[in-house]
Amino acid sequence: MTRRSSAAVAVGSGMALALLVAVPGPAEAKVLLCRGSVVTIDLSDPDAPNPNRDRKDVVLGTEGRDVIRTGGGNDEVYGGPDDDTLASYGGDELLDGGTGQYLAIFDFDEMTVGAVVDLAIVGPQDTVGAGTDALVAIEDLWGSRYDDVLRGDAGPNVIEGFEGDDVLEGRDGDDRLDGGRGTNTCDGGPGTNQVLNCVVPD
Ligand SMILES: [Ca+2]
Ligand SMILES: [Ca+2]
Repeated sequence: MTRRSSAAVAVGSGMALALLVAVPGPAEAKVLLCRGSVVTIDLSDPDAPNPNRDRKDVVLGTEGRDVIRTGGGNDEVYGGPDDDTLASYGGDELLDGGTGQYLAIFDFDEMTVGAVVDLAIVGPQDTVGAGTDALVAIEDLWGSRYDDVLRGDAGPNVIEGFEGDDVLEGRDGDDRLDGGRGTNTCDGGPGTNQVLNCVVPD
């Protein structure tokens, strides 16, 4: 983990004003229009606060291999360059990997049911166990200890279900599917796939 935690460029006020917030970093985050307040956390800033808090945060990863777990609130996380790991929490979040191989983890202590995640969906999706999240430029998925349904996209994906009876689907591309413990069902789809700890349907 290369988190170098952080300072808030606290932007905003208690007034119900619309604020234009310029966020350096990923092109997608250049300008955000917000009501109320947003805190931008740049993990390369040694004075920044911990992003794991119960308000909306915009978290910008560093050029290193970040591991970013969001907190409460509807956070936006931009991994930035390099291969990062982004972990969803319960809010309605945006997880944007950027360039590189990105892993999104759907597992946290407060979960009570598994996650349903489809990397082929553009825009927000109901993950059931982890809020309504939008995933951008994410290649790999890790599920929870519960029964997950995890689906890849047309490219190569690495998908792991861990505990629980999981359903994993790779679709196109050369995928690696690992169901972990439990009675899992895996469908690698077209391509040269590696399938572990799974029942493969006919
Ligand atoms: Ca499993
Ligand atoms: Ca795939």
